[in-house]
Amino acid sequence: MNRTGLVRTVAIAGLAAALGLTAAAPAMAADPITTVADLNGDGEIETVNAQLTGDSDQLISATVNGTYTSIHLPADSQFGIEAPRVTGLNGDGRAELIVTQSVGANTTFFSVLHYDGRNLSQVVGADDKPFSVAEGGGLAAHLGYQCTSLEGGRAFATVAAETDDISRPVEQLTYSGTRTVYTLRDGALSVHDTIPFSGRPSTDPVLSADSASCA
Ligand SMILES: [Ca+2]
Ligand SMILES: [Ca+2]
Repeated sequence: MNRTGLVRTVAIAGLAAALGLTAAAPAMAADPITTVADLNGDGEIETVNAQLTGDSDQLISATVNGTYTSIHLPADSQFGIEAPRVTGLNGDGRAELIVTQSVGANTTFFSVLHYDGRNLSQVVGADDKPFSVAEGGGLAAHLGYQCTSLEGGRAFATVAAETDDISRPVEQLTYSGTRTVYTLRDGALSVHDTIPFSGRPSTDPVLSADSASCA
């Protein structure tokens, strides 16, 4: 390679890095990411695949009882895909999947899937629309979800709160928002309880959001 060619190659590599192309390219080319879950509650585990299939599209698929099922969901191709989180949101022995939908600087948004007996489908909220849950928020907000026991089964709770005054020292920050407790039945969430709160420190139990409790 002559000197001119070398300089040009370096310049192009630098441009690609500046545009973030080096980060996006491996994600587009990635193989499916797999995890395992008992989707139909028969005690046998199924393999669940997540694959980036487009600019902002992913395909979640599994074979249950010999029948293939799949669903397209939004994805964050800049970030790549993550294995769906295998959770039990209602204690019925059938796993729900919490799937990363978009990744921001401080906050990640997720879709929720369940197996309806024939297909993977999106869990819907009390408004009958596909349900989305957020986690994170940095210091300005406090977002997350948690599972708790309820009447012999399990409830799914979300927390969404904003800080009352971001200018305060970190250890004095307080948050106001809502904790919403849901029950999940046939792929639909119903509101069991809504708990508004204000001026609470991040250590207050009403703000508690331990996603591992849904595993
Ligand atoms: Ca199974
Ligand atoms: Ca379940």
